[in-house]
Amino acid sequence: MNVDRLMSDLEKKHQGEVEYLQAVREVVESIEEAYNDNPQYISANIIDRLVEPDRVFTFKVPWVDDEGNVHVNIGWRVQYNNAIGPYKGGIRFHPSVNLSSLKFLGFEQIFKNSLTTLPMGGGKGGSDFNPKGRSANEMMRFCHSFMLELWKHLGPETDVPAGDIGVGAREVGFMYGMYKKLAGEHTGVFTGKGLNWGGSLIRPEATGFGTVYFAKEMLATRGETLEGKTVAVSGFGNVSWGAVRKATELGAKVVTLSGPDGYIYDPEGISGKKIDYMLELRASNQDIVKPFSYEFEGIEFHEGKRPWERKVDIALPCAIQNELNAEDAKNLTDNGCICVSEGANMPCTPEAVEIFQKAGLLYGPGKAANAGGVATSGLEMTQNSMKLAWSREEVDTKLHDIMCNIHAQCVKHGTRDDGYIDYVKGANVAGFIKVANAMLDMGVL
Ligand code: NDP
Ligand code: 2IT
Repeated sequence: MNVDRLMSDLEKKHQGEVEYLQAVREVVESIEEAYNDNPQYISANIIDRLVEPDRVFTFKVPWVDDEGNVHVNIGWRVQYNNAIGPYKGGIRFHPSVNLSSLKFLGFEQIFKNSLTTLPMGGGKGGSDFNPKGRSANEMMRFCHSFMLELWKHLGPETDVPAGDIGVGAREVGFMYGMYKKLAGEHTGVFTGKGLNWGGSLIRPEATGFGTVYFAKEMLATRGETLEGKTVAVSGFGNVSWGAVRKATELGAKVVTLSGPDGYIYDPEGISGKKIDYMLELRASNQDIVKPFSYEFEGIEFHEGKRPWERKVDIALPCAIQNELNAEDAKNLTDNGCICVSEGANMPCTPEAVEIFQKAGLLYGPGKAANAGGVATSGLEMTQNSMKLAWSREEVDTKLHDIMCNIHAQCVKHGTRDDGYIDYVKGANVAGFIKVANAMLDMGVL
């Protein structure tokens, strides 16, 4: 593999697909050595077969709002790679969604799912629909319309979606309900389901919990813990909520949350009722984090700013891709931050990652650090297949073990001669090898 040649071919073929090209470059740069050391990968041309999705479905999603106006959005499902298991990955509803962002997410998902040790391939889907300000009835109509087209491509052994930005338990309910009606069967075709109809305990908090478990493992390599540490979290959605809960439980103080409108700073630490309020605010589809500052005393709101300007020990970006740039990374490192664990997918720009790694920070990339969400989806699929439900403790213990295992895989494949652990390389190489070897076993497909 020649990275420059590969990337320039892809840039020509997929012009303007910025996020997709960014995600591919990060992976191929870090697996180049492992790839070129194995003549079997080269002769089977694994890399050219891996960077293109198996297929992409694009469809129209017409729906009617509460005033009777008819709207049309675009829906996509990217089925990327199913070498090690059925396509698996979330559905995102956000105005920024396009083919490039879904290809980036689906590509990342291949390696993330491989790292979980569970049998799941990679996929992603979504729509450019904006849930902001939409009523529950509008959400239902949109989700039903989305599924009218998508359902025929799904199946418990074929393709199993879940939530992502803008898609939580309520939306999964609407989509699953329509799938069930059309397919005429009640199967584990979605994860993140409600507890009464096949969902798993711990799935809602799993991504955030996993991100903190991963940070805990990284800190342990330097004899550190979360106890007494100050933490900046971004976003105020599902992943942020889980991260704040677990970080607080492990003795850290979370001082920020953020939204597209700015960030809030709470010198006392976000705990107790403030954590519950995150759910309330998120469910209101308001799109802003500011209301925290008038709901609770002593919380400051900083309009148009990002939390990374604060002096913290640990940063947990949990909102959206490319939300932490080089300037933010410099602020964090200059202010003594020692650890960054990504709850979101690709929240740090490549320039930011370079700054973290050069400064010797513990930096856990999303495909390792946020794999707890999809890992627990895998555990939900297992429970559905067995027609059994595990206890909260059982699921949490398994999640914790999986995060420790992912950390160990990163250490194995990412430790440099000077002892620094390059978690990006470790995660990419470990995730890649399993998928590539499965592809070799099956011939050219
Ligand atoms: P949610 O929709 O629940 O939350 C996303 C949060 O980020 C919202 O609070 C959103 O606010 C906020 N946000 C959006 N844009 C910005 C911005 N520019 N600056 C600051 N905040 C912003 O999604 P999730 O919590 O599920 O997902 C968050 C991230 O975690 C995504 O990158 C997702 O891919 C990733 N992830 C999610 C997993 C899951 O299981 N849900 C698993 C693994 C990763 P608003 O909606 O008001 O715009
Ligand atoms: O990015 C992700 O890993 C998710 N949104 C979760 C995917 C899943 O299938 O649980």
